[in-house]
Amino acid sequence: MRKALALPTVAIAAAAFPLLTTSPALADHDGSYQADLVALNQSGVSGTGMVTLEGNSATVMIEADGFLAGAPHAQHFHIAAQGQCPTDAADEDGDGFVSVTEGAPFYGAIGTSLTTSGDTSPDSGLAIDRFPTADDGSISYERTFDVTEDVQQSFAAGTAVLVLHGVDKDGSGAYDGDVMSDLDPSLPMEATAPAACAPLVAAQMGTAPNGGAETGAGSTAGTEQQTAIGVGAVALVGAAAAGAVAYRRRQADQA
Ligand SMILES: [Cu+2]
Repeated sequence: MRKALALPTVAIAAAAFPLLTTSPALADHDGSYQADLVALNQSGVSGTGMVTLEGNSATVMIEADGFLAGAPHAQHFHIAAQGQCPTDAADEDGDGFVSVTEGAPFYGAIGTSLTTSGDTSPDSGLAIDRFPTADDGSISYERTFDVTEDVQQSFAAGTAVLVLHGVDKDGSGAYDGDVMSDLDPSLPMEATAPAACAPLVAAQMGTAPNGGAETGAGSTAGTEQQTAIGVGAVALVGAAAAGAVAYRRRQADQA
């Protein structure tokens, strides 16, 4: 009799299991992703983005500086292309800017608008009143919200890219100039051109010091990640400075 009773229990467990692990194709994206931002359009912007995905919930943290102070900066996850960033060489029409359109073959279309409140869909892509303003030239952003399946799949596929927009290319202290935006012809190109970009790369679980990620010690792992971000940012600044020196040397050689 006891065996007879045990059978339904097993059957129920087997039936329940698929419900607990729905959409195995989407489960692959859970984890942390880091973006070491690289300047575009000679913006001088540097910084780091960190995204933690858990199911359809995303917690996004961005720390970046070198922006036009006092101006809003649109920021998005771009998805479903090469998962890469353009360089300034991607200015195909030669107007002096890598526009959003010229960058799209590399980083794709907007998947998520990283707004400070309300809607986060691509519809809010230019909702300038709901994007961070770089009061002192820096942006510090943190928000948790739900992301759509196409965005989750792009993270899993390694094609999610963090892009921040808005660059004072002529150094006038405002978004202005004669070149108008490819996205909205009523706006200056400076208001929408990408200022910084980085692929969102999955953090390697195996490299977490002291096995912090495996033991589920959330606070400890978080501290370690913060440290890693700091080191990465310093390395990035160093690399950028070295690149600038090398560039000036090349220019001098050619002159
Ligand atoms: Cu964007």
